[in-house]
Formats: sequence, C-alpha cells, structure tokens
Amino acid sequence: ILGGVLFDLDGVITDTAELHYQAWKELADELNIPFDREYNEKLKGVDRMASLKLILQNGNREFSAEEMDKLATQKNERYKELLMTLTPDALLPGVRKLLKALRRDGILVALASASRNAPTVLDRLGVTDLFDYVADAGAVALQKPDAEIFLNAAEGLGVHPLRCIGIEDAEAGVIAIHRAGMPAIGIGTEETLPDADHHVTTPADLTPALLREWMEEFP
Ligand code: G16
Ligand code: MG
Repeated sequence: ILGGVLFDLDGVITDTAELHYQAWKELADELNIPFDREYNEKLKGVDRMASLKLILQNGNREFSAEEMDKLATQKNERYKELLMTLTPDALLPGVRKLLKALRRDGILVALASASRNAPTVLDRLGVTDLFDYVADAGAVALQKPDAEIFLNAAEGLGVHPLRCIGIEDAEAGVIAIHRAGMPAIGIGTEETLPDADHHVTTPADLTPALLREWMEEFP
C-alpha cells in the first residue's frame, strides 16, 4: 500500500451545507430564532448537538437536555428527507474521477466526516464502493480540530498516519489533519485556509501523482 487519502465530506465531496441549512432554518423559524446562511457557515464541520446549541444561543429561552434531544432529532429527520433529493449529479467536479484514479493506483481512500449521515450521503451519490473505509462519526468523542476522526480513518484503512494525507475545506479540519501528523490539502485559497500545506480550487485539480508527491513531504 502506497498510502491513504482521507476526505472530508461537506465541501470536498459534495455540498451538504445547503441541506443542513434548510433543515436548521425550518427548526429555527418554528422556534422564532434568527438564523441565516451567514450564521450557517459557523456550523460547518460542527456536530449536530453543538450546532443546535450555537443556534439556540440566539433565542431568548433555555431548553432542557430532553427538549434539545427532541429538537436535534427533528432537524435530523428533516435533513434525512432532504438527503433523498441528492443524486450523483451532486458530486463536486472531478471527485468520481479522482476516487477511481486513486483506486487504480493502489492508494486507499477513507472518509473523515463529522456527519453520522455520511454513509447515506455516499450511497445517494453512488460512491460507496469507491471508499475503503468510512470513519464512524458516532464513535468519535472529540470533534475537529481534534485529530481523532482523521486518526480513526487512518486506523480503519490500516495505514500509518504518517503515510496519509487529508483533504479539507474548513480551517478546523486543516488543524485536525495537522494534529494527526498529516499534510493538509485545502479546497480553497491561502486566504480561506491559511494553514493548509497546498491549495486547490476543486478536487478536479488533484491527481494520484500529485497526492503521492505531497504525502512524501511529511513529517
Ligand atoms: C458535517 C457538517 C456539519 C454537521 C455535521 C454533523 O460535517 O459540516 O454542519 O452538523 O456534519 O452532521 P449530522 O447531523 O449528519 O451527523 P463534515 O465533517 O462532513 O463537514
Ligand atoms: Mg467540510
């Protein structure tokens, strides 16, 4: 095995942020809490309960733990309905081609997403078979920027973390990749992801050869 490539989901494989936004927005409207797309940016890569807490902060009343569980479940049920509208057309440009090329080159591929719905998203996009391992977000205690989800993904592949590289669109994810001891590729710019080791505009700009070259730069 030459190494492992660890992908974030939202913003790297597809854009689920808009569907999360719609589901949260319906809940926030129901509770009369202000919520917009700009605030939604703060929720990227943040797990479900932490996202709910950030939204409820803008309201003027307290919720019990039990009520919060109910609200998180309500949002998730709506999100799962919205996921049924996803098709392979929602893959970001170049993703399928890159995944297939990595496979041909003997590089293992894992998903390192904070979303417990990640397996459903991969199914809807028709790329489940192109992943060797999907990290279980539910089994990970510490969120990005902690390294845990990336270390879990490397372990699931059976590849040493120093032979892996991570791809992220969020700064917290880039930091998590570095804490796992791996080089980080940012889908973005020097301005949006100042800590990433390399930047590309879309996954279409990545090839197995380029990834292998960058993997060898660490530690
Ligand atoms: C994604 C999204 C977050 C979402 C989280 C948990 O993370 O960016 O907005 O809150 O998953 O999702 P779920 O409620 O489906 O478990 P990532 O790591 O894929 O960017
Ligand atoms: Mg992301």
